[in-house]
Amino acid sequence: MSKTIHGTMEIKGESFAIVVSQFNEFITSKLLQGATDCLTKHGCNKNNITTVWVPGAFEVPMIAKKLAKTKNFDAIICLSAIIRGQTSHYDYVCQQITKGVGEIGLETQVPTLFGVITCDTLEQAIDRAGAKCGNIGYNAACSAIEMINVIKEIDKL
Ligand code: INI
Repeated sequence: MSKTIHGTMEIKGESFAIVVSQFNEFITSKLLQGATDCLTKHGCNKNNITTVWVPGAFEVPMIAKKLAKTKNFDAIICLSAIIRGQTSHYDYVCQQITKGVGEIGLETQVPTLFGVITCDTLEQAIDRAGAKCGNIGYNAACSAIEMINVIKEIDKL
C-alpha cells in the first residue's frame, strides 16, 4: 500500500531557536511576534523558545548554524527584512542569507526556516509583517512545526 507523509501541527515539548535581525527592527519585531504567537498557539512552552538578535540579515546564517550545531534545537527560525535601496547592497545581503540558511538545513539536518522578507518598499514589508499579506514570521514558525513532524514520520519508516 502506498504511504503519504504530511507534517502535522503538533508540538510535543520541542525546542525552537529564533534568529532575528536588528536591521529594520520595526518590521522584524513584528515577524518575531508572529513566530512566537504561532509556536505558543500550537502548544510550545515559552521556555522552549530561545531568541537571538543579530545585527542584520547578513549575520543570520552564521549564528543560525552555530545554534543548529548545538543540537539543542528541533528547528531554527530565521527572521529578517531586507528592503531594496539604491545600490546593489541589497542583492549581496539577499544572496548571503538565502544561500546560508538553505545550506544550514542541508548540512546539519536541523530544519532551518526562511522567514525573510525581501522587497522593494517599506510598504511591501509592512504588508508581510502582519498587515495585508499575513506575517512571514508566523508562516515560518508554522513551517518549522510541520518540518519537525515530517522528519519524525520519516524517522519511523
Ligand atoms: N540588513 C538587513 O537585515 N536588511 C537590510 O535591508 C539591509 N540593507 O539593506 O542594508 C541590511 N544590511 C546590513 C547587513 O545585513 C549587515 O548587518 C551589515 O552589512 C554588517 O555586516
